[in-house]
Amino acid sequence: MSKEKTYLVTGGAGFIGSNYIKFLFETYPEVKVVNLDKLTYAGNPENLKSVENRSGYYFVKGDICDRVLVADVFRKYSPDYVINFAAESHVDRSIGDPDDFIKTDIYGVYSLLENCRKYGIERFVQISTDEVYGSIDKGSFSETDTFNPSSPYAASKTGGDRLAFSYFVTYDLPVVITRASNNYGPNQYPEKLIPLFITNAMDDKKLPLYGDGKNVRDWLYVEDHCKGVEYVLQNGKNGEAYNIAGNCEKQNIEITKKILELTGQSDKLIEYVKDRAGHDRRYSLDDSKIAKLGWQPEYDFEEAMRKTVQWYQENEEWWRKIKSGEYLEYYKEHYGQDL
Ligand code: NAD
Ligand code: TDX
Repeated sequence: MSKEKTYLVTGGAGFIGSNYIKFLFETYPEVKVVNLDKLTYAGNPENLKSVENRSGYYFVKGDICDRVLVADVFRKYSPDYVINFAAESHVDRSIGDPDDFIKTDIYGVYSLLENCRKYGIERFVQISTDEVYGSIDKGSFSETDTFNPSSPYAASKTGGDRLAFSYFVTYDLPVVITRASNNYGPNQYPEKLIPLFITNAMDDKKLPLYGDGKNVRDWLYVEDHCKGVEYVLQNGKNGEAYNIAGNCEKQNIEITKKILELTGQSDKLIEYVKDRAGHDRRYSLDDSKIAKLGWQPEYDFEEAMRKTVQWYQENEEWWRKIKSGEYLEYYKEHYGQDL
């Protein structure tokens, strides 16, 4: 049914967005996908090398906050679906400088919603996050629980999440919201825990573990997340939010030891460092709502971690370019400006 649809994927050059676009083409070979991405430090056209020349793929370099540019995209491509992955996504950066987070993660969502309202769409999916609920010591959050975001990132994402909901309530816009757990897999920018630690371990560098290393995250393999987003897009109910969990809670020290084991390194690389400010202790999602809808994650943690480590081992060029700063030079050459 979806093969003739046009998807506007924002933030499609980033980690999850690029995996989602590749998943769409594998699932619906005839689909049209417009990728609107600003190409911040986290957006990387190399993530989409395998699809960039195929028919049905269109790339627009631009900022979702630019309402005029977004309007042009709507007029030119008339998307049926809008899936908003575009965001500033790294908690530590939001602690250092929240400015871009407020712009993209709140105003950017508003700009997209206004254009959806004006031009009409079949579905708007706001990719939110488990971080909107904040930390929980015991039990798991369900979709109706109170928001308690801790970082400027999480607070901005909560703003975007609620703005999207308000456009359903006020303007009857067909909005669905997804809130996923921590993702891992290919093409994740090596600032996040798993790719940072894998690539450091491969280079015999220290693995900087925050605080006591016992903070808990629920881990979701990116391919499962992409399928979950698509499932909600096709089967979710307007105005509803859906948690997408991995059902795989681990302390950071457990993740670290698994990475050391898979890269053949020793515990000596672990370095306990100063804790992150406002560091949430534990995230946990109750995913019974999406399970009732008929979706559940398929990957087993051991298998998905092995695949992930193997991807970074086989794609050294991809992450070395980023870590060495060489990607910045490539960017300047291709786009005539500094990143
Ligand atoms: P990412 O940082 O890897 O990618 C973000 C992408 O958005 C990049 O391509 C970037 O260039 C683009 N972008 C940023 N600002 C933009 C703007 N103003 N206009 C257009 N494009 C812009 O992020 P990710 O990890 O792939 O996360 C994608 C989405 O999923 C985000 O909304 C994030 O909040 C959410 N999420 C992520 C996780 C996770 O574990 N990574 C978990 C739950 C939810
Ligand atoms: O160097 C590190 N050392 C460390 O101990 C880094 C980068 C992280 N950590 C800890 C902090 C967290 O407890 O590891 C855990 C995971 O950290 P991140 O990879 O930065 O992810 P997190 O802060 O949990 O947020 C992620 O999941 C929710 C994504 O970055 C968000 O975009 C998503 O919304």
